[in-house]
This record gives sequence, structure tokens and C-alpha cells, in this order.
Amino acid sequence: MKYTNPVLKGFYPDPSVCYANGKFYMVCSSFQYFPGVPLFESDNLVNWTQIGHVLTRKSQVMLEKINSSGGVFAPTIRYHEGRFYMVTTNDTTHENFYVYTDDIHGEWSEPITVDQGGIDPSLLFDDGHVYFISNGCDDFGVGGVVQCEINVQTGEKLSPSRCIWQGTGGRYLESPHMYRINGGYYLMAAEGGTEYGHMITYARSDSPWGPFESYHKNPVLTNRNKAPYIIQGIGHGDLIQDKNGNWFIVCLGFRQIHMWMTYHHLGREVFLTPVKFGEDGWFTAGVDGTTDSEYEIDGDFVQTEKKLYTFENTDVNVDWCYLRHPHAENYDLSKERFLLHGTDITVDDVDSPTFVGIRQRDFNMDFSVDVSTDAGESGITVYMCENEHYDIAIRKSENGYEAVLKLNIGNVKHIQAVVPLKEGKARLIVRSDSVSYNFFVSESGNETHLGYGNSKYLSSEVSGGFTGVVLGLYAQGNNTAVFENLKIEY
Ligand code: 6LW
Repeated sequence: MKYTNPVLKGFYPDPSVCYANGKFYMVCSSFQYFPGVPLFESDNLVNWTQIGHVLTRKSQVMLEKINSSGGVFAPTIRYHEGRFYMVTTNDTTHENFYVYTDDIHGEWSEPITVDQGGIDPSLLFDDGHVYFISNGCDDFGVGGVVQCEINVQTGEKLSPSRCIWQGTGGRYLESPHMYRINGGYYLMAAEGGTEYGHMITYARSDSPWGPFESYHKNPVLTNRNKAPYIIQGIGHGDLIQDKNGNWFIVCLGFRQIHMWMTYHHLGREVFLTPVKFGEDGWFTAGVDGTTDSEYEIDGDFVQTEKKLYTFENTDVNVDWCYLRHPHAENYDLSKERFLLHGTDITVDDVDSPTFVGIRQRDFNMDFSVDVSTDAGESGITVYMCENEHYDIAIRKSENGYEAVLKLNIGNVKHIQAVVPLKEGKARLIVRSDSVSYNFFVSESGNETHLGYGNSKYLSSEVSGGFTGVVLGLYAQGNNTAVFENLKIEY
């Protein structure tokens, strides 16, 4: 059957996958958002269903007031002898740690830290040994892919950290993963940085400690010279075999907003690219070493995609997220409505405003929700970070209530439109395509266009960082807001 890329749309970067008990499981990075590390399940590597998160307790990860795009960087998920392990980095506290569970649908353990630096940690279980791998500098000051052996019960290092490969010369050698395949050890990594120069390279050895021989045609996968082409930034991959014995790389990439406009605002998404092993034991990826928009895959299933999101068909503990650790007393969320209590913390702050969000999944979107507020300001924020976000809200004014459209780009805090309202209640509407967001307010069915904002000013290229647009419902200004009849259609 045919599938199209991305197989998981929206801000779900740095994917890692494993196979266990007849299913595939995938985790992604989550940065300042809580819960951390979204967790997905699939039968076929194409259709992914989020089943929860890995970091669901404050005790597992420190996110208090951390910088946007700080916090939880790339994770790795592995399964060994009935136990799942997820290892990642809190890039704000500079800690590499892992958690484990024996029930993929249950809670995960408290964190176990490993005294090796760098980011993008990974694990290899092999012949009774557990290898901890990350990028950075080893115990002798040598930089590259660094590895030590650990006691996985305690996280204790059982060997020094040693550099085992220095890549192929690309900048930002990251995302190392090692695999034992047909008796050989394959070490795969990303180079070039997670933007337009991103690429996947690999090497192999007869020993997990090397020496590693680089694939002679590296990079094995990149879209850096595939232009003009919407899919870019291909890199940061994990190798996996499907149930039919076919190999794939699950990796990150992004979709730029137009053939000639090199901006992406949905964040880095998940792409699936076929891999073929040759007789010589080396593997190739894609048709020509690039990731295309569609491929064939063995299997008797159809690719599915959720196109409508409502309060009724989403799960507050799965589909929705908060900025850093939420103050629980400010949220009363049900299938019927979301009730939010605003505080003096706003969406302009590097903090935890009263905000509950859901990742934007595609360019073309029609998003609407009924909002009522008694004071302050409550509404929708199309949010990249505290500096770049577009807000359409209802706020209390001297003369009663008004609808406001605010366009925030860097130090430019622009009020695009203010429209008086009969009462503190209206339907707020955001309609988007790949290049712009249009904002409307509707009272008694009469729509007023408040203005628009270009998506490129919410892009990673403008804003920096590693996240993607999250559609937030927010309240600020010591108030109470009620959100009802939410509808997000793609
Ligand atoms: C991720 C690393 C990276 O851990 O960015 O640029 C970090 N590359 O692989 C956050 O996605």
C-alpha cells in the first residue's frame, strides 16, 4: 500500500522507535511543554496513536521557568527483557537521565541519571552489557559520539566515557544510535544541524567499541540538495524493521511553507523512509538517498489521519499540553468545556501562564471556539514562544468588553484590531493556510474579520528554537474564562 509523509504531523521532533509485543512505540522531544515526551503506538510504522506521555510527574523533570526550547531534548526508547527504557536530556539542567516501565500504558519510574554529558542519549543492550551513548566530549577530552557501559539498575558508569566515532566532518554530530544487525555493530548519527543542512550518516564495526568504518557514500539520507522541495531538514533518525522484515528510518524533517519560501512553523515532524541492506552489509535509504513525500510499504491497511479535533474526541491527558508545570487549581477541563482561571502571568512571560494547548497538525486549518470571560483577557494564542505569538481574545474594557487581535513578533507588540462586543462572550475563529492566519470574531453568527498574520513570522527561522506552533487556549488577568464548542478542522 502507499503512504504519504509526514506519518506524524505537527511539532513532534526527534523521533525514536522500538518494537515490543507486536507493536511499535515512538517517543518525541517536548522541550518546555508538560507532560513531557509524547508516547505513540503503531501496528505498522505509518499510523500512530498517542497513548500518553512518559514524563507525567513534576518529580521526573524540572521545567520551572525554563527557557523556551530548553528542557527535554531528544529521547530514545528501547525495550529489553520486558522493560521499556526512555533516555533523554534536560538541556536546561544539563542532566542525562532515563526512566523505565514494565507497563507501556502505565506510569514510568523516577529518573536515573548517568554521569556522561552531551545530548541525544541512546542505549544499546548487547550480550549482557548496556551501553550509554551520547554526543559531546569523552573523559579524555575527545569530542564526537561518546560511549560508556552502565549498570542499568543504578545508572552507575562501569567504564570511562570514550569517543567511538567522530562522524564525517559535518557540524553538530548528534542523535547517535547503535544497533547489532547480522552480527555487526551499526552506529548511525545526524550531522549538519537540524535545519536545511541536516543529514544522516553511519558507520559500522565488529565491536561496539569500534573502530568504526564510515559508509563510503555518506550521507545515507538528506534533503539538503533536494530543491525546490517542500520536505527539508531530514535527519535525526532511528533504524527499525517492520513486521515484514523490511527496514526503515524514522526521522525528523519539516515542511517549508512554500516551494520558494524557506520557513517552517509547524515544527519538525516525523517521516518514514525505506532502507535496503546490500549484500555487502551496507544499507541505503530512499530511492536516491533523499526522503520523498510518498512510498510503498508492505501491508494490508490504509493510512489514517484525524482531521477533526473537539473537546469530546480529545483526551486532556494525551492530546493537550501546558507551558512548563501547570498550576492545577487554575484548570477545570472536561469533555463539555474548559474552564480556566487566569493569573497575572501572561503568554508573554517565560513562566507557566494559564494556557492549555494542542499542536497545530497541518497548514490548512479552521479553528473556532466559544469563549466567555468575566475580566482580564481570554482567548486563542497561535503560539511559537513568548516572543512570537498571535492572539485573538475577549478582554474587559472601560466600556464593557471588546475583541482584540494582537500580533507579537520579537519586540514588536502590535494591536492589529479592537472591536467592541455586546457582552463578554463570542466565538473566536482562526483560519489558516501555509502562509497566513486570518482571525475573526463572531457574535450571534455575524463574523467580523480582525486581520491576519503571516506564518513565516512564527517560523523556527524567525523565532529560533526547536518547537513548533501550539494552539493555546489561555486566560490572564485574574479572571475566569469558559471555552465551549471547540472545533479544529484540517
Ligand atoms: C536535539 C538534537 C538537535 O536534541 O536539536 O539540532 C535538539 N539537533 O538532535 C533538539 O531537537
